[in-house]
Parts: sequence; structure tokens; C-alpha cells
Amino acid sequence: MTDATRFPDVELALIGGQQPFVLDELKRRFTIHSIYAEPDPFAALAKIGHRIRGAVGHGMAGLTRRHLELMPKLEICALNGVGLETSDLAAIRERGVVLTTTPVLFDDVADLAIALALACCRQIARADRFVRAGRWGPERLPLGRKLTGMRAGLIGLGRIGIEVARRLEGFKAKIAYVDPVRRDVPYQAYPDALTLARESDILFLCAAGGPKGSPPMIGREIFDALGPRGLFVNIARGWLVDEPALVDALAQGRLGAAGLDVFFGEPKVPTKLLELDNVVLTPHIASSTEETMRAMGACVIDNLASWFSGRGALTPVA
Ligand code: 8YV
Repeated sequence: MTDATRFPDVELALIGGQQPFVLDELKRRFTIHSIYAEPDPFAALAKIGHRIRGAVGHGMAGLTRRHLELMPKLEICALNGVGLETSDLAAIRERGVVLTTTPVLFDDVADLAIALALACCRQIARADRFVRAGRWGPERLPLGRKLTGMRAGLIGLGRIGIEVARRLEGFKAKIAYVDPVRRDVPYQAYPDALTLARESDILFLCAAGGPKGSPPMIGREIFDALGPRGLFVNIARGWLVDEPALVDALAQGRLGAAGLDVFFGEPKVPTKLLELDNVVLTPHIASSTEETMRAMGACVIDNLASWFSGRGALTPVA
């Protein structure tokens, strides 16, 4: 954190939970209202919203029109994350509120994408269960798959996608992608996700998407195009995928395996997935390392400190 300025007269609303060390630092510098933790956050906000000049959320708990209506003096909202899908960007721009993110997590998200890919190919979680259950000896674990040299498709080649691709180069993968923007990269661009899926052994979902409730971009036909030997990794958002179609494809063996860090109704995970051996599940931990969480927290604090010192936001996106 670049300075230690305190602003006890500035009242901030927490619209999403924060790591304890971020919360401590926010409390040290500002007056904090943890409205997200109230039984009825909007009712709580209605009581104090007129005094609030700053808000703090995260990628899964963004700034909505309703929040904005209840905070007429809001100047800035600092998100601890990069996802914008839960924030209403049009309403934020209309109001001229500054929105900041923490663009320091791309390496970690890409690392987890590769970890999930390897876990699927080499059956890491299943092998661990196998050993712990004392099955090594009497039984044999079925053979895994070789990630090195696979045809890897990336849906989304933004700041996360490009880091996944760089790591896959180390695995000698044949890399292809779809993205609304034509990127200046030595990878094959495909016009749509279905064509990409047909040409891929493993498909990584790295795209930013619309808000929850928008039609999913990945559904049954993509899973069928990947096929019974195909692999799917999602480190983006659960609602970009038709989750029941994914569960069916995995359960029926129409899709080989999946590595999933995100789900439609987090923290709920479809029960059927829990019984399957061909899926690796992590609880939305793509940016959850000590190093990155510290850097993200510092980014949140520094944006707010800079703004309320009159020096502007450091990493604004709106
Ligand atoms: C965070 C994310 O864990 O940046 C994002 O959008 O999804 C994750 O890095 C999320 O903000 C929840 O804290």
C-alpha cells in the first residue's frame, strides 16, 4: 500500500465481503458499513446510503442500479476482482461513478486453469482418492491422458486467456481461440466456439460474459463437439455454461472430463457432479493465493486512498 492516509469522515459501504486483512485496513482508514452482511442489505443501505461516498465489492458482488439509487453521493466503487458481470456499467456511467478493479490476478487464474487441465488429464483428484481408499494394489487406476501436445481451444483471449495460452505453449499445445477481437498472436482464430470445440481436445472457457440470466454461451452442442474424449475447463463464470447440459454430458460419458472452478449457483454445486469421477471441482479459488489476494487488497485500498486524496483512481474501468 503506497500511503497510510486516513479518512475517518469518509463513509464506505461494503457491498461484498473482503479478506480480513483488507477489512482491517479499510476500518483503520475509513468509516465502514458492512451492509452485505446484514439480513436485508438494501434495507440497511437505505438508512445510511445518503452519507456514503465510496463502495467496496468484488467480482461476484458488484454495483447495481439499486445500490446507486440508494447512494446519491457515491463517487467511487472499488471492486476486489476483475469481473464486471455483476455490476451495472450503464447505470454506473450514467451516474458518473468511478469503478475500479484489481488487474493483478491474471497469472493466478491462468495457473489454476492449467492445474485443472492437468488434474483432469492425469486424474489427480481421483488418484488421490484411490490411494487414500487403500485401493492401490488390489486395483489399477485407469490410464490418464497426455496434456502435452494436445489441441487446446481458448474461448476468450483477453488478459486471462493470453496467460493460459502462454502456459500452454510450454506444454507444446496446438493453440486456437475465439474472441470478438482479432488478436495479434501466432494462434489459429476460429469464427465460433462450436468450430473451435470440434478442432480441440481440451477447451478452456476464459471469456468475460454477460450478467447472470443471459443465455449461456456454452451448451450441449459444444460438449458433443468435444466428445467422449474431450476435456473442458471453466475458470470464467458458471452461468456462461448450460450447467444441466454439462452435468448430463459428464454423467453420460458424452464429454470426457471437466475441471470447474465456477458454478451457476455458487456456493451450491449440482449434487450429481459430486458423484462423478471425471470432474475436478474447486470452490472459485482462481485468484485465491496469499500473494495475489494481498496485491488485490492493496489495489482496492490504494484506489480509495488515491481517490479521496484528490489524486484520482489508479485502475478505473468506468
Ligand atoms: C474473485 C473473480 O475471487 O475477479 C473476479 O472477478 O471472480 C475472483 O477473482 C471474486 O472477485 C470474488 O472475490
